[in-house]
Amino acid sequence: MPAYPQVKFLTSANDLRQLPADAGAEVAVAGRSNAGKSSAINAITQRKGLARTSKTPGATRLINFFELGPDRRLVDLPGYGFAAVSGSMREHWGTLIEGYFRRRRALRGVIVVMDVRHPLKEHDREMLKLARSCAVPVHVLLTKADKLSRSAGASAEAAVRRATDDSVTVQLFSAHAGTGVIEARAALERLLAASPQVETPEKESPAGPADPAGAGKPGVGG
Ligand SMILES: Nc1nc2c(ncn2[C@@H]2O[C@H](COP(=O)(O)OP(=O)(O)OP(=O)(O)O)[C@@H](O)[C@H]2O)c(=O)[nH]1
Ligand SMILES: [Mg+2]
Repeated sequence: MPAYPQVKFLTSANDLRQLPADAGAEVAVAGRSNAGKSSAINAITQRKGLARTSKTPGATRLINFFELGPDRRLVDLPGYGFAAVSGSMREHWGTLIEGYFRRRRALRGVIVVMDVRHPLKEHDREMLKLARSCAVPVHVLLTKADKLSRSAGASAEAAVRRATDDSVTVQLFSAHAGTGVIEARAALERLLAASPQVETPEKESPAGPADPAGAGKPGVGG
């Protein structure tokens, strides 16, 4: 019996106005370009071709929404830190992801995917900071664990634990070898089931793109 028998692609967004209705619960998957986000989504949902994967970094350029079941979504974010895109493109991605984090009420958590061989790069640290400032819980997947020995993987995992907040959960993962898939699915379920985040002062501050009254909130009803 598959974990998500009804899973399907829902929609893509290149702009905050294109997000699906902000209802129910969703968990986003973020990480550097080519880290293995789309592969992780396919492994967790047990659907090989659901999210598009590629050897070429930058395969996922839009925010892709997958419906796990009624009012439950998994969200494939475009990878960050892809050097080959133009500065204005990078800026667009940053604005899009930050706007999504700051405004999205359905967002219950973020799975941050990092290559176990190169964890906690600058952009990863920025993502962890953004999640913290928006009070979005974080689960870290240290993926491509099949590329390291067991002991090297374990020490990488311990190092990331030491370097992150106690609230951040961390695990080894491999989409190719199937390592940690059950644990990752349990983390996804835990995040989806968590009660909605409280509005933080940062979330309402004029420094963020969200307007305080939420009057201009995009995405509801397309
Ligand atoms: N060895 C190994 N390779 C992996 C694993 N997961 C993904 N890859 C490979 O890493 C490359 C990138 O995988 P994707 O899942 O497309 O990565 P992504 O993070 O979605 O990439 P973008 O959409 O470009 O940001 C592909 O060649 C995958 O086959 C893994 O667990 N082990
Ligand atoms: Mg991808």
